[in-house]
Formats: sequence, C-alpha cells, structure tokens
Amino acid sequence: MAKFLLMTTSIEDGARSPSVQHNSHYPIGVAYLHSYLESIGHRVETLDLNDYPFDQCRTIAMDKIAAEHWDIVGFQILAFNRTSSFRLIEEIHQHRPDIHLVAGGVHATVMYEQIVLRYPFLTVVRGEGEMTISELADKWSGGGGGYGFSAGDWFFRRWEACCY
Ligand code: B12
Repeated sequence: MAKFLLMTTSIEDGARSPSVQHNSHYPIGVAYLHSYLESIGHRVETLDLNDYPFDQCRTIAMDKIAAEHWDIVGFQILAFNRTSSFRLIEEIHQHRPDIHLVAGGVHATVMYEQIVLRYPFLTVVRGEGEMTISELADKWSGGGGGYGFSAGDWFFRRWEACCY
C-alpha cells in the first residue's frame, strides 16, 4: 500500500482569502480522493494550503515532505493556484526525485499538454481521479494495470497493453 500526500497550494496574491479558513473552501475533490484511497487501504494525508501566503505554504509543505516517507505526492491544480503548485513541484522534484508527483484538478485537466511538456517527470490525471490515481499507485508498486495520462505519452494508455 502506498503513502500519499495530497495538497492544494496557495491561491495567488490578490485573490486569496485574507485569513486562513479551513471550513469555507475545503477542496472537495481532494477530499474525494483522500476518502477513496483510504477506503482501499492506502495511507493518506491532505494539506489544504489555499489560504496561506506562498512562503508559509512552502514551509508547511516542504517540512511535511522532509519529515516522513512519501511514495506519491498529488496536487490539485486550479487556475488560481497553478503558480504555487508548479513552484513546489519543481522544488520537490529537485530534492526528492524518488517521489512520484501527480497533478489533477480543473486546470490540469484542461492544460495537460502544456504541463507535461514543461514537466516530463510529472504525471497528469485528467477528470475524476479516484480510479486513475489508485491504478497509478498499483503500477508504481509493481502491481496490476490501469489507466493514466503519463508524461511524454500523448494518449490515455493502459499500462499492460497500450491502446489509443
Ligand atoms: C462546488 C464548487 C465550489 C464550492 C466548493 C469548492 C471547493 N473548494 O471544493 C465553492 C462555492 C466554495 C467554490 C468556490 C470557488 N470556486 Co468553485 N466550483 C465548484 C464546482 C461547481 C464543483 C467543484 C466540485 O466540487 N466538483 C466535484 C469534485 C469531486 O470534483 P473536482 O474538484 O474537480 O475533483 C476531481 C477531479 O478534478 C480530480 N482531482 C482534483 N484534484 C486532484 C488531484 C490529483 C492529484 C488527482 C490525481 C486528481 C484530482 O479528482 C477529483 C475527484 O474526482 C466547480 C465547477 C465544476 N463543475 O467542477 C467550480 C470551480 C472549480 N470553481 C471555480 C472558482 C473560480 C471558484 C472560486 C475562485 C470562486 C471565487 N471567485 O471565489 C472559489 C475558490 C474557492 C476554493 N479555494 O476552492 C472554477 C475554477 C476555475 C479554474 N480554472 O481553476 C470552477 C471550475 C468553476 C468555473 N467553471 O469557473 N466552488
């Protein structure tokens, strides 16, 4: 079973809430993923960092990465947190290239080509992510097949038998 850290990062300056409000805008999509992954036996933690300025968001996220072992780190990317997500994706990959990085959410779903061209080490999941992220975890732990949108491959692919 894999250990996941899911996160949603700083909303850009000017659009962010003036205070940290965990109850008002908790990311429902990430909660769906968290719940599903736990229900099938994975270990999951979620960081809801939308309301934090980027320097605080970065400190919380990087401390969490350093404090424990993580197999997979997932980002919910919306238009207004894309820059902070990309900065953290770059930093985590630089320091911990062993961690599988996955992105999903509305922005990633629409802008997947641009994102995987820029970050060939990143896997982008389009649309609803529950099944795909669990199949990716199977794949990366040497288990059975699944579907994912993999960096560098311009199609949805089935791991065991590629289909277009
Ligand atoms: C409900 C809703 C809200 C609710 C709850 C938001 C929340 N925090 O969850 C409220 C009213 C609070 C809200 C507020 C806002 N919203 Co709103 N909201 C929606 C709406 C209608 C549904 C979102 C939803 O819950 N979907 C159901 C969940 C299960 O789906 P999901 O979030 O997409 O997640 C799934 C996949 O994307 C994927 N996934 C998501 N993250 C990840 C991560 C990984 C690693 C993987 C593998 C997969 C994955 O798997 C998830 C589970 O299946 C969408 C429109 C839509 N139809 O999607 C707009 C939408 C997301 N909202 C939007 C906006 C702009 C806002 C606000 C900025 C509005 C404002 N000006 O304040 C705020 C932002 C607040 C915030 N910090 O999130 C835009 C985002 C645009 C963009 N390009 O990023 C959308 C797309 C509407 C639109 N078309 O403009 N919103």
